[in-house]
Amino acid sequence: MPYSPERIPQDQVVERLTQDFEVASARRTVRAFSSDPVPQEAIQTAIRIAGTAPSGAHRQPWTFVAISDPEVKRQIREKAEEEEKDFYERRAPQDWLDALAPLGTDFHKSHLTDAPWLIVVFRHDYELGPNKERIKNYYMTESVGIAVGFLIQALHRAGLATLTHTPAPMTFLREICQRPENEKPFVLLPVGYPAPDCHVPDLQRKPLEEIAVFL
Ligand code: IYR
Repeated sequence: MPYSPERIPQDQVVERLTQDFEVASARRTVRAFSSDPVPQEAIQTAIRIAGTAPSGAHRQPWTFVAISDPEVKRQIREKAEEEEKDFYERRAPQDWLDALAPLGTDFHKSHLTDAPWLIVVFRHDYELGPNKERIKNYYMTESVGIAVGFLIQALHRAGLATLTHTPAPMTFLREICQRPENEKPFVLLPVGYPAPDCHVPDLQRKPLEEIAVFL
């Protein structure tokens, strides 16, 4: 079918992107959330935006489980802290701990119960057909990664903060969220307003010259 999106004149393209860069640039990952409520419709709309991401063979291999139930959040925190305690105290090699030191992370995950919403994103490694047969998906990791990027940016543009949290291993999330065997937990995103006393590490982003090459 024909496709003719709004055509932005060339002289406005740079201006628009520069404004968008300013917005994107102000985003920071936060670890301290306010428990102020965020309406379910906001989360629904952000997920609809995530669902517009391109995907391999348009299979849309993702499920977003949005959790506000305090009891489910408590269960997730309990399990995540169990895994993370083992990570920080046993499994993590020293170089990894050194890399995390400037971020000030540890096994305490209060954001998992403070934030009004947790969004658990699942990647469909395959689909289950009507007779439970496996139907292949393509580029699942890339597809879900792009969708999560859309989600994080959409929430940021609405004034909501996220933490890209990947407790390892994340298998407990499938059980708590009651997802089928073809879905693998991909990322856990606490979503909400930053806490009033929220601080973030003083980090710099690489400048264009370090991340881009023009040929
Ligand atoms: N999953 C752990 C460790 C961790 C790993 C990376 I890479 C980070 O950027 C931050 C944390 C945790 O959530 O604490």
